[in-house]
Order: sequence, then structure tokens, then C-alpha cells
Amino acid sequence: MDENKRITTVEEMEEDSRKLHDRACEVCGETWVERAESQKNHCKFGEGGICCRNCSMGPCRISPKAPRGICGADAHAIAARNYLRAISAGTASHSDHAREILHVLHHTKAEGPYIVRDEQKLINLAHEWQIATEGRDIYDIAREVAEVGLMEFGRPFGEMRFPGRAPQERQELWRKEQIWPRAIDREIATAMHMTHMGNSADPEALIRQGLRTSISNGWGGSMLGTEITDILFGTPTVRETEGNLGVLEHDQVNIVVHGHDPVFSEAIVAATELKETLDYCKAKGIKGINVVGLCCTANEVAMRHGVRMAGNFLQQENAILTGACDMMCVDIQCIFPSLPQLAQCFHTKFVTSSPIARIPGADHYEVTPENAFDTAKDLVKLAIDNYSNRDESKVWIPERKQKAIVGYPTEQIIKHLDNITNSHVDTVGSYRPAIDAIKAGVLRGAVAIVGCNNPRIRPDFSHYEIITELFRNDILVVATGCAAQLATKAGLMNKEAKEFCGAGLKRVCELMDIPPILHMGACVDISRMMRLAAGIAEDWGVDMTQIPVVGCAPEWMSEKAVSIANYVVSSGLDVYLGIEPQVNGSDQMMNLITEGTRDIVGAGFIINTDPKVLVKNIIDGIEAKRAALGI
Ligand code: BF8
Ligand code: SF4
Repeated sequence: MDENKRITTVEEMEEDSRKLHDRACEVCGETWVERAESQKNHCKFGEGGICCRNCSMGPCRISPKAPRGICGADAHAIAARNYLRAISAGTASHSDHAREILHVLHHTKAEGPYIVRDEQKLINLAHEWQIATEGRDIYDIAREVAEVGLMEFGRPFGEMRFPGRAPQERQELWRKEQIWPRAIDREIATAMHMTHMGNSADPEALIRQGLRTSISNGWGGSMLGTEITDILFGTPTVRETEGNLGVLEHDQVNIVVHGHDPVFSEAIVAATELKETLDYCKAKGIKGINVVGLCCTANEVAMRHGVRMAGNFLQQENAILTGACDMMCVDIQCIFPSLPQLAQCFHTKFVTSSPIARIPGADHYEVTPENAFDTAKDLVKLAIDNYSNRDESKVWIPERKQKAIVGYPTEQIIKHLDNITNSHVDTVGSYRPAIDAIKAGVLRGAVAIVGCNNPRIRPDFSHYEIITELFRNDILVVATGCAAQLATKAGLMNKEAKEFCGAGLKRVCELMDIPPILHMGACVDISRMMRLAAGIAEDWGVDMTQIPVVGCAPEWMSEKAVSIANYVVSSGLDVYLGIEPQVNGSDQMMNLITEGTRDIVGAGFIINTDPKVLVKNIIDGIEAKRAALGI
């Protein structure tokens, strides 16, 4: 595959990164590479999850000589409490993102600036929530939907709504196991309360709360984030785009948007399309404005506008190191605090926009739904002004980039399935054609590849190895987050990539007119994957644990990822991890996350840091599910 120029290999990506990195060392001293080196001997207590600083009698560290903290908490209690806190932080991050989006929905008006773009989705959600729509103004409905949505965070009584979207068996199981979440903030608060000094020390009880908290994310905060973002900015559709740093332009103003919440980046994109902005640019003798994305903000704007993607998590510093980034606008999450300092070594203006992500050295422009478009307009002008400050002697833009096709929410996948079976009316709107392909063995199954990069392992290599091996084994891939961006950079996310697939997957790609890896969005959009898996299970008439569909996070790093992995497991899908969660100081906890959760929700983690072994485990897992179904 490497000799085919349609593919960019990980080695080639590394070559570009190395050149940029060497320049960084000359100009600015360091990048994550040096910092990872200086942090290499990770603390074993931290790594094993057995350092507790939940009270000021500590910190307490567990060792053979000191098997209990001062209060008597053992390794299992401490590892479980730390793990639950990670799930809570991840849940809080995704959900607070959704809360902000709901507030924007509450601010929508016919005259803008924020409007409702997917009215049908809003109406459908209103019906689902028994909100009257007949004869009402769409913005009245939007406000009520926003208010009801916001109640999902803090309702004092009752329980959350979106878990009711799961298949019946799942719902019954969540009730039986008492892990149906009540409200998002409530579950996070309960988790923090349970882990406070002098409360829960029972790992299983803590894990159960972890599952419940994670469901409030996957079938709550993240699902709200996805749904309301679609209502506000439009449900994504298939678009062509490009990925990798080669999307930066020599002769245009480069504005990089980075983070997760598309409220700000949407305003930036809109500002660059205004006539007055374009005139301003022209008057300065500049050819144009080039907005590109990093991390999940890139996924959001790529799927809705075709905005090109500069790269994933460990590439964020590289974007500045090209010397061609005139402005970087960030919103929330996954933003290196190193960036403003790096920006100061170049001419780059580094702008923060949210009170959630304040970074020393940044220019802070607090963005609200009221001022977002005016602020974006001012910032784009500043970026245009800054173009002339570029120091050409410091500019090096790697040439590599690849074409990609993005934008496959469940609605789009269904459309493609409908297209191939339009004569069979009874399958329209269902996943049955895909199920038939799986039953026939043309497709063996599907894997959701998600997550980050992590310097603990060779960046992007695991994603690449696993995706390409799944292709060869006729397993369809759906992807989000930084994993999806690797596929973009590599050139795997386009229709030609069918040439690297087994005969069965290739045939399916041709019939459905899709690439072998479907871009489903940002990390909050893993909620789309849950609906996809739920839909497949329902149309198949089996439980979610039975379908040959699994999750895989080969290079994950964030607390959000811990929360995601847990809600995927809670939904009945096994999750294959390429990085070990920080609980190995407790054999009980290792056992609980790999086996114990199977007794509660029917799924668990399989962990291996070697991508070749991990992908083999995935294929074996899928084949075992097939065998159990008798197919
Ligand atoms: O939410 S994959 S590094 S950018 S955490 Fe972050 Fe990980 Fe990327 Fe998106 Ni998701
Ligand atoms: Fe130590 Fe217990 Fe306090 Fe943790 S809660 S720091 S184990 S005394």
C-alpha cells in the first residue's frame, strides 16, 4: 500500500513533523516532543491510579509497605475513585459543551445572528419531548426545546430522556441495574460526592456510578450536543474536503480554528464570507482568506462547510510552526497551553474565546451568542492585517495533503442504504441492507475508531495500522475525532480507498457509493454511533451486545475518552483500547473494567498497546459475535 501515492504514510507524516519540530527547537525551544521526553519516567503511583489526594491528611500512595492510606482506603478504593473522577470530568466537558449550545438555541431569532437551520429536526425533537408545535412560531418552539433540554442537566426529580432512545432491552437492563441516569449534573455531583474522603470504598459501587455517569454523557450531554448543533447549524451531509498541513496557503490569510464547540468557528466562517471582509482583503492586495480546522472543531466545520482540516491533536503546534498561521482562534478542550508562547515566536495571533479555556499569553475575546458575529468580523480583519507581518524566512508549509469525503451522520448512511434498495420498499429507512450484507458475510462487521493521539505510543501509527487491517478484513469503519483526521491525512477517507479493502467491503463501497471509512463527526458525535449501533440492533431484532459491532480507541488520552469508553460499554459494545486506563495498581479494578462490567452491561474493555495484536483481537471479537449469532 505504501508505494501507492494516493496514500500518505505515517513515515511521511513523521518526516514533515520532524522538519517542523527542528525549526521549533531553533526558533522557540520546544514542542510536545521535548516535554514528553522530560516526562518519560511517569510516576508509577499515578500510572496505577493509586495516589490519593482527596484530603489533606494525604497525599497517600499505595505500595507493598503502605497498603492503605491514612483513612484506610486501599489500592482498589483509590484507583476506583480516581477512575470515577475521570469519567465525571469527561462527562462534565462534553455536557457543558452541550449546555452552551442549548443556550445558543435559546437565543435564536428569525433575524439572527443565530438561526434554526434544521427546522425538521427541531420539530421532531419537540414531538419526542411532547412539546406542542402546531401553529407555533419556530423560534417559540426552539426556546421551549432549549428550556426542556437544559432541564436534562439539573432536574430535581425523575430521570433523563434520551436513554429512552436506546433499544428496549438496553432500557430494561439500565433500569434493572439502576444505572439509568437521573440528570447530568446530578450524576457528576453524585460521583464527586461518592469519591470525597470518607464515602465509597467499594470498587463495584464506584464502577456502577461510572457507568451511570457515562450514560448521562453518551445518551445525554453528547447526544444533546449533537442534536442541537444539527438544529442550529444544519445536519451534516456528504462533502469533499482535504486534510493535513498542506491545506495552509502561501498567498492567503490563514485562520486556524481549534477546539470543539462550533459556535465560534461558525461565526468565523460566516465572517470570512461577508462582502465587506472580502473587500477589505482585496484592498490589501491579498488573494483570499483560508479558514482551516484543528481537532474536533475541524470535524464540525468540515462536515457542515467543507472547511479543510489542518490536522489532529499532536499536530496543533505544527500549524503554528509553519510560520504561515496568521491567527489561531480556539474555543474549548484539547488546546495545548503551550500554543500562545509558540505563537509569540512567530507573527501568529492567538485568540481564546471562552471563559472555560483561558490561557496566559493569549488575546482573550469573550464570545457570547450576542457578540459572536461582530467579534468574529473584527477578528478576521485583525487576521487580514496580520498577514503582512508574516516573516517569509520563517515560513515552511509541508506540501502533503489528501482529499477526503466527510459527513456521514446516521441520516446520510440511511440515504445511501435506501439508494441501493429503492425497489424494496419494506427496507427503506432501515439498516436492513447493511444487516443483510453482514449476515451474508460480505461485510464481517463494523468498528467505530475514535479518539486522540498520545505520545505514549507512536502518534497516528496505531490508527493507521488498525484501520487498514480492518479494510483488508472486510470490516467497515466509522470514525470521529482525531482518529478520523488520521484517515483524512492518510488519504484513507475517500472512495478510492476501496482499492485497499477486501473484496466484500470493496463491493459494499461500490454499491453504496461510500468510502470504506465513514466520517461521523467530532467526539460528541460518538452519540451518532450509539444511535447507529442501536438502530442496527433494533432492525436486526437482537440485543446491542450481539451485533458484530465494536468500539476502538487506539490512541486515546483524555478524560472525555474515559467517559466515552464507558458509555459505549454501557451500551453493550466491547471497547478495544490501545492505551491502558490508569487503574493497574488495583487488580480488582483491572478485572472490573475488562470482565466485571460484562456481568452488569454485557460488555467490557480489551486492552493492548500493540496495534497489531489489538486489531487481531478486534477481528477475533467480531468473528466470535458472528459465530454466536450463527452467521
Ligand atoms: O474530542 S479525539 S484529542 S480533539 S479528545 Fe481531543 Fe481526543 Fe482529539 Fe476532540 Ni476527542
Ligand atoms: Fe489518604 Fe484517605 Fe485522604 Fe486519600 S482520602 S488522601 S487515602 S487519607
